[in-house]
Parts: sequence; structure tokens; C-alpha cells
Amino acid sequence: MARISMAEVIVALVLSAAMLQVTYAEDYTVGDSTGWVRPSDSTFYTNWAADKVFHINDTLAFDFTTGAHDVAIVTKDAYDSCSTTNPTQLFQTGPVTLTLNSTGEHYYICTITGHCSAGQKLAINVVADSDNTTPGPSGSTTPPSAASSSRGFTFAFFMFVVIGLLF
Ligand SMILES: [Cu+2]
Repeated sequence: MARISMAEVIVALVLSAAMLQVTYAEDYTVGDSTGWVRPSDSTFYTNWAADKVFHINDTLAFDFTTGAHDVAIVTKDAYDSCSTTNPTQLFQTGPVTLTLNSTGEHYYICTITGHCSAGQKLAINVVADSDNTTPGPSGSTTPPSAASSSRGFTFAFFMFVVIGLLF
């Protein structure tokens, strides 16, 4: 066996994992430069999310002025009906950045009267890192294959480092 200590292996693993993290996580600003507002077009946030694939550890930044808006994490029913009673979580100080740490459907609304029904609501689906679901064709400028191969390359490099250290 090579004279590599367990500590060195662990350091290499941590560094590799940190690199994977950088490769994987994307930081989204909801609505981009528009931010989190009552939109003039009720489909604005639906359209914003339509061409994106959200992964575990991606972040969502809701950019809003404290007091003017808020962010409530809600159920699908509450999202559909714009019900503001008993949200799962409520963030009233803006801006707020949330890390996506579970897969599946996630629903967000603003609880200020009239805002959700005007379209200040966001529904997204979060997939696992290994799920290379491709974005929809509309408005996508980056070919999905490029992102997938980048992830594959990073993983290959990670395995190369681990194997190189062990033998
Ligand atoms: Cu609002």
C-alpha cells in the first residue's frame, strides 16, 4: 500500500466533495432582475420557472422589500387557492435565500392581500443531483447535454482522485 495516511485521504475526499458542491449548486434569483413582486402578468413566475431544472442544494433568492411582500412556503392546495392561513413557513424579512434540501414539488406564495391571486406565486419541482432531467425547450440557451457531461466529467475526476490515493 502507498504511504498515504487516512487523514490525507479524508482531506482529499472533503476537497473533492467541495468541488462537486461548486459544480452542482446553482443560485437562482426568483424573477431575476424583477425580483419577488406582485407581477403585472399573472403567469410571470410560472414562465420564469418553466425552463429551469432545480436540484438539491440549489438556492432560491427572493428579493423583496421587508413589509411590501413576504415568502410563505405552502401546500399545493394553498398555492392553488392562494390560502394564506397556516403556511408551512413564513419569511417576512427580505431578501431571503432558501436552500432546496428536499426533492419534489415546492410551493411559495406572497401572503399580502391580493398578491398571490395576481400571480406572486411560484411552484417548482426539485430533482436529485443524479437526475439529469433536461429543461424544457423554451428559452433555454444552454444545451442540456453540456451540463450533463460537465457533471459526468467532475464525477470521473473525483473517482480518479480517490482511486489514485488508495493505490
Ligand atoms: Cu407580495
